[in-house]
Amino acid sequence: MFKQAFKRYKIKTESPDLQDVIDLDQYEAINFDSGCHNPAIVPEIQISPSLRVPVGLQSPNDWRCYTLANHPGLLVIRNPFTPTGQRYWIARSLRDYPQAPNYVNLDAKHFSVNAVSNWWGELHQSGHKTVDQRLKTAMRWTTLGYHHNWDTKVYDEAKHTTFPSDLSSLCQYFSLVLGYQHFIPQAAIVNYYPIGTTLSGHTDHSELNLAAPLFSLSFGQTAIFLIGGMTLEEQPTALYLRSGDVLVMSEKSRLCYHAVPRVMKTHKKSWNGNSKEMHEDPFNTSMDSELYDQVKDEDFWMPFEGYINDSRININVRQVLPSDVSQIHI
Ligand SMILES: O=C(O)CCC(=O)C(=O)O
Repeated sequence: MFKQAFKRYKIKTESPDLQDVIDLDQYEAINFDSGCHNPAIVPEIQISPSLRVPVGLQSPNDWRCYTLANHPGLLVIRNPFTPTGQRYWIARSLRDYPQAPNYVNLDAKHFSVNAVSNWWGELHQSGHKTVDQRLKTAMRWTTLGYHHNWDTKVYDEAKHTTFPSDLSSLCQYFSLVLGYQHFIPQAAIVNYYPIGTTLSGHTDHSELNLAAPLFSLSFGQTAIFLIGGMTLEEQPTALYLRSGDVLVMSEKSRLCYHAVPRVMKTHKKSWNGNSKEMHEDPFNTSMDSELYDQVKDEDFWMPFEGYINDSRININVRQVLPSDVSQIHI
């Protein structure tokens, strides 16, 4: 069932049949203000006034949240980011996160040592007017924190680098607002999807802590996301994930099959718009304040726009260890 659905949406035609894909914008959302929520997912939403909204996010009172009746534990927040917030995370994912010592899929057999250690820098060497298309589309993932080993599917204490503090604070904020008190971001996979690329059906089960939620942030072009059941025999649901969406997989949906069979051009570039800043003095945070200012400048932003115009980025954040454990024991 899952594989058939994947093939149906992956099909290389300009106009596939998309009538079954759920467009959350067509439905009324659960608004935190209304006090109306799905008890299976969000046991107690408490937006504590002492919890300062991070720079680049809208107030949680304005977030639109959705759950799916047949996928308990799955939650989508449609619009938590401001346009500048989206630009910031796009720029971090392109310029900074793929740099050594983080791991990337590019290898020194096919690319220069510089490209492997600083892909974005290599792609935009000063003086080069056009980017190397092969190098641009070859980047498919980088890992942060605990680096997932794709072959053995285990995390290894020896393959561990510092998790970016800005991404950690962001995900901790999401988790606190949603009522998960003890989420510790420890590993992330940043997935890069030039239009035409896909991610086939899989479950995320390598983490030692499978009770913790998984946070999945989407930026750029629109994805069709498939969420199924615990086996490939169950019929999946297809929904659109758009730029700025945050998908949370928790409880029953944490170990369900999921995939991205299609990335398609968006009509609405929500990263280009006016940001209403919530903070007059934003920079008492772990974010890179210089970058946050720079992405508002259209000249600085231009190369990032060049990438995101035909690609999607997904930042997938997990807790690896049980909360009372500080490292992987061998
Ligand atoms: O791109 C996405 O939305 C999903 C990524 C994913 O499933 C993964 O990294 O395991």
